[in-house]
Amino acid sequence: MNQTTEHIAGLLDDAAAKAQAIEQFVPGSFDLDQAYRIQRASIERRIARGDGTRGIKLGFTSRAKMIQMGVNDLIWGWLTERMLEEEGSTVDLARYIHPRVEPEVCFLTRRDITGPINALEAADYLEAVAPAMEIIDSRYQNFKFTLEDVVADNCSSAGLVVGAWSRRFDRLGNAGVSIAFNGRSVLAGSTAAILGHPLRSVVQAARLVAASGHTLPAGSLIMAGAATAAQELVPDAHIRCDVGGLGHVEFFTV
Ligand code: OOG
Repeated sequence: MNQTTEHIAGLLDDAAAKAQAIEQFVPGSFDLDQAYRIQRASIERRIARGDGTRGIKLGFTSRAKMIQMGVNDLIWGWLTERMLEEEGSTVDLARYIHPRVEPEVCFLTRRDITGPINALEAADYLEAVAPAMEIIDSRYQNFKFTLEDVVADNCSSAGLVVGAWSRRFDRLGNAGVSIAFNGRSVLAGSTAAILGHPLRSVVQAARLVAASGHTLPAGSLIMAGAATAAQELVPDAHIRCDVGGLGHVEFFTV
């Protein structure tokens, strides 16, 4: 493997493991293809330490996120076992650099996804859906990055909290989404902001994973992407996300 790929993967992996931000790379240091190779190499390091892949996340599926971060393309990254925070548990923010939270929906697959699928087929590949929150934590100072930087950094993915599973796929379109900190609403939007309908994230996930030469085994998680901009997490808070029709999911911070 290319030494630069391994070197950059090592820097990003260390930054995540130590919760210490690094400077963004000089623009043009690597292209998007190499960014995905760096991303995979950094995940391989986690796997070598006993972690395992659990699925994928999509990023920038909503205009609000693209505008917040100043980029304009869909991205994807890996979810691993150790990123899973238990629903209702207390999350220690000291393990993160400058964590933010986003309201999402999470899918659980029931069939292997080995190639592109269309929107009509998507539900067939799914076992269940749940309200979820992603904790993102860019390894770059001040969350400043190019599209290539953020892809190399596994799309800022750091943690996820998944609520109760159901098969209410019919409730997914244009459902109200909100996050409250200690009972006060801080973010509000609609699942329609996610590519028009969150099931489209499954179509995109299948396309992107197939294009990268990977497959998604049955039982994988797919995080559909944030419905709103992200909100900075604060300590000593109760964080609750409601997704209309699907229920809610919550955790606490210290
Ligand atoms: C990149 C991650 C974006 C989403 O859902 O759009 C993302 C970032 O904003 O740091 O997870």
